[in-house]
Amino acid sequence: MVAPSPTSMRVRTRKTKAVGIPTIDLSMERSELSEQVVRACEEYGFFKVVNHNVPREVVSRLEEKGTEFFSKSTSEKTQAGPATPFGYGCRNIGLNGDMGDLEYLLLHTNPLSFTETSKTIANDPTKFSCAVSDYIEEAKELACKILELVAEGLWVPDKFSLSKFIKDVDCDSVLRINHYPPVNKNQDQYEQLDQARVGFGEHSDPQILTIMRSNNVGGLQIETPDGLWLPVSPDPNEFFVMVGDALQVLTNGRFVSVRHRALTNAAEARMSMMYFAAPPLNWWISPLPKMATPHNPSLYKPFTWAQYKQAAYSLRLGDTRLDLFKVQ
Ligand code: GA4
Repeated sequence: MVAPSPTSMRVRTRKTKAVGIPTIDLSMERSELSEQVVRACEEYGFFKVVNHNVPREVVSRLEEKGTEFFSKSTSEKTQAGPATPFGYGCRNIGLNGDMGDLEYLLLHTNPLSFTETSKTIANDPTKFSCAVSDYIEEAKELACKILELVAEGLWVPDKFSLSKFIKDVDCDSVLRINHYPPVNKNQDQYEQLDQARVGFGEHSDPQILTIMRSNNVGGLQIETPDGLWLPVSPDPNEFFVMVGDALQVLTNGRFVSVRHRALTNAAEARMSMMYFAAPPLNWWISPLPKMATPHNPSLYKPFTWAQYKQAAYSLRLGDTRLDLFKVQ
């Protein structure tokens, strides 16, 4: 039996400090760039990218569509749900009782799928799916560029050996738009207690790479290797990159997927958009040949993305699901 988590978990926020999230300038010279990307993936599994070349207009169009949707009435929004697997979700996360103080849209990045889902979401589904499609294309390109830099920085012979996982037409990548409504007056009492509500509980992302962008409202925190929760200053013009579980396996544990969470301690609504880059369901995931050697054998049993997803959905949000695939 899986115990449901409390609707509004609260966490102490005092033991956090605002230091050191790596910022990577993508316009930098390539060999220096690939080194920096690898270092950030090793140290934090998380970094910010600037000079990414994603047109602002593509981002603002999706943000506009998100804002439009979340400002609809509850009954209208509910018609686009539940998000099992795709559409509108509210408070429920996954299938095993996890809850958060948020509402969201989950879309598969396959055009046939999101075009269909758009019909229940928007008054003008064509415009909505066009905004989604343009955003996905940019996020995918950015994710591929980063994975190619990673391959170069790791001296893997084939520069495309990681990006090919997320380029295939059948890839299982997902787009998520999270909306954390502003907290009500009662929040004050929690702030006095130095506590905040958990909008989305701590977890790592199962996929290869996550490209995240939010409006100018804070709330995201990442866990540092020494176990501190580090608040991430929002930056609506830039993107944040997270290492997911599958990339941890592909690099044989050299990179570690970053645990993160979102708090709703703001007076304004926070909206974030995440592109979760994943391979096709039937693709096998195991360390790249260069990353596992007789002296450094694979830490994980091989699995398909479908098997890993199934494991993720059978567990709770905060579980370390990679443990199930560790070589004993
Ligand atoms: C975390 C990353 C993505 O948001 C997501 C989430 C998914 C969901 O919300 O349905 C999961 C979560 C995420 C990991 C464990 C399982 C699955 C909720 C949950 C409890 C869409 C994903 O792919 O995995």
